[in-house]
Amino acid sequence: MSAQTEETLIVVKPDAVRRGLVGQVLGRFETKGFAVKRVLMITMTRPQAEEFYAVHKDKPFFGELVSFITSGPVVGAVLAGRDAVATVRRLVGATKSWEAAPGTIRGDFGLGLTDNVIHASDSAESFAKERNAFFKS
Ligand code: FUP
Repeated sequence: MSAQTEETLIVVKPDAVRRGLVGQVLGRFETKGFAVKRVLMITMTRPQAEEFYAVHKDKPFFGELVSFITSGPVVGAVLAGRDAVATVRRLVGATKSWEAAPGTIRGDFGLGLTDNVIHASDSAESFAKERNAFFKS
């Protein structure tokens, strides 16, 4: 059975934007074959970040997450392709960048946890909510 074409959202985080990695990160997905459907650079407001990360609102690291994601410009992109949610997460790699496998984006571009280069939606439901929060502006 061939996997369905679907969409997902990635957000290039402030650490990666500051380091000039936007083109290289988006290029990974283009090289893999994903279509870039939409791109926007914004600096999230606190309310927008709290909505974007709502699923983590009870976690001990929520405050740190919101402070970090609002600390500078980020670049969000909607990507379309086969089994996009799961495939993009495999390309992104493990949450702890220092443990992420070489060849993954986090494995190749960073060492951080909160500042782990990139966010990617973890389900179709998360994508719908995160896309709405991100593109509100
Ligand atoms: P991921 O889906 O790989 O981005 O990771 P999680 O959903 O587990 O975590 C969400 C965000 O919180 C990530 F950016 C990493 C960050 N985080 C922390 O800052 N501290 C922690 O202890 C755990 C996660």
